Amino acid sequence: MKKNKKCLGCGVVLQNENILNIGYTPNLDNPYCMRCFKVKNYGETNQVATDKEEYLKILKSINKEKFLVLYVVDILNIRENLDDIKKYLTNDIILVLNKRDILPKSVRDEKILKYIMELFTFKDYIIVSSLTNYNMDLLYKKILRYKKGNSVYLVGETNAGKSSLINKMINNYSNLEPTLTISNMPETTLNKIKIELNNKLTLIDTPGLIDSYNIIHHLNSKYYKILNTKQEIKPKTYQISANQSLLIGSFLRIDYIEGDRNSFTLYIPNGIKVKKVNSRRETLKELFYQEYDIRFHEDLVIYGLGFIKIVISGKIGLYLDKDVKRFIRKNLI
Ligand SMILES: Nc1nc2c(ncn2[C@@H]2O[C@H](COP(=O)(O)OP(=O)(O)OP(=O)(O)O)[C@@H](O)[C@H]2O)c(=O)[nH]1
Ligand SMILES: [Mg+2]
Repeated sequence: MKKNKKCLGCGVVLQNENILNIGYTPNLDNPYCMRCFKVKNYGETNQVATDKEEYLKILKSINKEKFLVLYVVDILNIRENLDDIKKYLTNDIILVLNKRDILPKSVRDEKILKYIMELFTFKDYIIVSSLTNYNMDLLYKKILRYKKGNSVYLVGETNAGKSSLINKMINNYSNLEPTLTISNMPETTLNKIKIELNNKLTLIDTPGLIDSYNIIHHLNSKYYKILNTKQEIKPKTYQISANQSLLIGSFLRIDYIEGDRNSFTLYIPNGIKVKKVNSRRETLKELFYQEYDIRFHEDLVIYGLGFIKIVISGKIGLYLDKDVKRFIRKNLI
C-alpha cells in the first residue's frame, strides 16, 4: 500500500482498508477520498467530526513558522472578539472579510472597514468575495506586500470560505486546476493542504475552527445550504410595537417587551421565513428564554444566522437554544 498519499480535496491521508473511516477510497490511485468525490460530484454532505485539539495544534505550528496569515471571516458572521486569534498566533495577520456578495450593494465597504478597524487591530484589512472575484487582485497584492517567505496560511472558522478563496486564486494566478473541496457542510477541509500557486507564493489551506456556539451546529443539515447563501440578502424591515413578536424560522422568537414603536431590520439569509405576530401567541416559547436591554442604534447578533438592526432603545425577550451565541453591538450598517 502507498503510504501517506493525501486526498487533494480535503488533505486527509487516503486508505483503502475501512470504508467507515475517514480517507477511504476503493483505489489508492484515486486523487480524492470517497467523501470528497461525493461532495464534488453529487453535492452530498457527509460530515465527519474533527476535534478542537487538532485545530489548536495546527495553530501552534503556524505560530512557530511565522509566515503571513490570512484570517478569513464570513462578513455576515463577525465574531464578538476577532482579536482572540492573537492568543494563538503572533504572526502578521491580514483580516479577510469574505462573502461581500451577500451584503446589499448599498452598504459601503468603507463603513464596515472603519467599524472593524476601531475595534480590532490587524496588520491589514480587506473585504472580498471569492464567489464574485471581488477585490481578489487587491488581496493578491496585499499578500505579496506582507508575506514573509513564500508560504501564507489561511485560517478561520469552518465555512468562512478559505478553500473557496484558494481555489479562486488558483484560477486567477496559476496554471493549476482548483482541486480543493468546497461545501456548505461544516468541517470540509481535514488537514493542512499546500498549494504552490507560482514561484512567488504557496498558499496553505487549513481545517476550520468549529465554534460550537454557531447556530449551524444546532440546526438540521437542511439549513446548511440556506445559511451558506449565495444570494444578496434582502433586508426585511418590521415596524414593531410593544407586545409584538417576530418568529424566525422554527428556532428563534423575539418578543418586543417594552419601548416606543421601533424598527427591526433583519440581515439574515433570504431563505429563512419571518413572521410578525402578537406576543400572546405561544409558538416557540418552549425554547430557552432571556431578556436584553437594547440601547439606541444597536444590533442583536445571532451567531451564524446574521443580525438584526434595531433603531431605538427597548427591552426584548429572546427564545433560542441556550448554546447559540448571541450578543449586542452598535449598528454595523
Ligand atoms: N456567498 C458566498 N459564499 C461563499 C463565498 N466563499 C465561500 N462561500 C461558500 O461558503 C461555504 C463554505 O466554503 P468553503 O470554501 O468550503 O469554506 P472553508 O472555510 O474552507 O470551510 P472548512 O473547510 O470547513 O473549514 C460554501 O458553501 C461556499 O460556496 C463567497 O465569497 N460568497
Ligand atoms: Mg475548507
